[in-house]
Amino acid sequence: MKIAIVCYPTFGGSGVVATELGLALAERGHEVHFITYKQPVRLELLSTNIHFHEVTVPDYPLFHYQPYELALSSKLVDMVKLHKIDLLHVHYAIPHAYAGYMAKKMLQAEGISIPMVTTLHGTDITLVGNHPHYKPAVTFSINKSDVVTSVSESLKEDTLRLFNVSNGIEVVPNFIDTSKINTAFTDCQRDLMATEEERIVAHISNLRPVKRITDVIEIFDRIQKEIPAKLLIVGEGPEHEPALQLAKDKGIAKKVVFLGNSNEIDKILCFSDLFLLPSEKESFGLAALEAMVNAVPVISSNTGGLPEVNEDGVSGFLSDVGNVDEMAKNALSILRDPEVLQQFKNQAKEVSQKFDTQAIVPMYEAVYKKALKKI
Ligand code: GMT
Repeated sequence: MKIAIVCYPTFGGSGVVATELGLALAERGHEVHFITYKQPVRLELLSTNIHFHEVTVPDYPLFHYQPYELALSSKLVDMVKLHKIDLLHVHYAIPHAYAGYMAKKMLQAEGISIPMVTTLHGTDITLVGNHPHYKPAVTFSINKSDVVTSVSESLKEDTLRLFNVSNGIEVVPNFIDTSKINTAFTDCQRDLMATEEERIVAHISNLRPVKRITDVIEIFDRIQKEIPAKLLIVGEGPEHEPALQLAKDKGIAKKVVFLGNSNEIDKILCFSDLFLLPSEKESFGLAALEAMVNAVPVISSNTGGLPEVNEDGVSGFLSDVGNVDEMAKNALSILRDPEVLQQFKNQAKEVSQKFDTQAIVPMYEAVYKKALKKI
């Protein structure tokens, strides 16, 4: 099949999932065309089966806002015609589903029928998409998609609750290539980051308010009062400063290391003992799954799709949003005893296996077949 994938190319779960999906589909013999404004961060190699087409938006001074949707839908039309693409798969409803639908209609006017699959990722529904300024357009594009998927049961429920959806929604969970993690990385340089006695606690995100980074600091503060520990924060975003300030106010700034954005999170997770994800909202929590596959147990909130990923008492623990005392208590119950830590590490890895690429990608292929039948 020839598939066009539209996604955000930056650091962030939806772009990562879209890129990994494209790579997995290419490995399974499909021809994949990424269509976005920059080469996706995790897309390192192009090949006969993997193509990237850049959407450029000419900067015209008359416009206060440059019309990206217009440039994207025009690029989709051109690429579908040039490469004889069979199907559009758009990740993140805003504005991709909207632009995809416009492309579909333009192609239809030229006698070309192409189905569109829309994958909802979370904030396109629970935060941004739900805003009254966007809601009519998001509802319209969901209802006009040939097949809609969501990354968790929880996100499906949120979508049905928040939008007037006439379409069915299929749940296709996020996934990870567990084999890559098992074999790819061997030189884990733990000693660069901490001493032998210190436990390494990690957090990876785009440091936006929804991730509650100050809770990460609060939890870590309680941990480091009891045992020697270091906190590694990976990612960049607006909560960097408030988190740094809180760490300074608590006198623990030396124990908190901000590493910025990284393409090599496996190298950080391989020596991490615990992962913190106390988010306000999380449709799935791909970062938690990435930690688990690297045998890092997860202390998270119980919001959204997190309970579908992090099994309470098995791969880590779940608590109510903001309950930093309980999160710290649970963290210490794992970190204090090396045997308990090892047990949770094994269990975290075990739970992650059910989200392996080999199990989930065929679900997308089945979705594509269903979408093709609709045109
Ligand atoms: O919140 C993020 O980290 C970025 C955001 C995105 O749109 O890229 O992530 C969303 O999609 C991910 C992939 O499906 C999910 O794992 C995240 O849980 C989801 N984020 C939220 O729901 C807040």
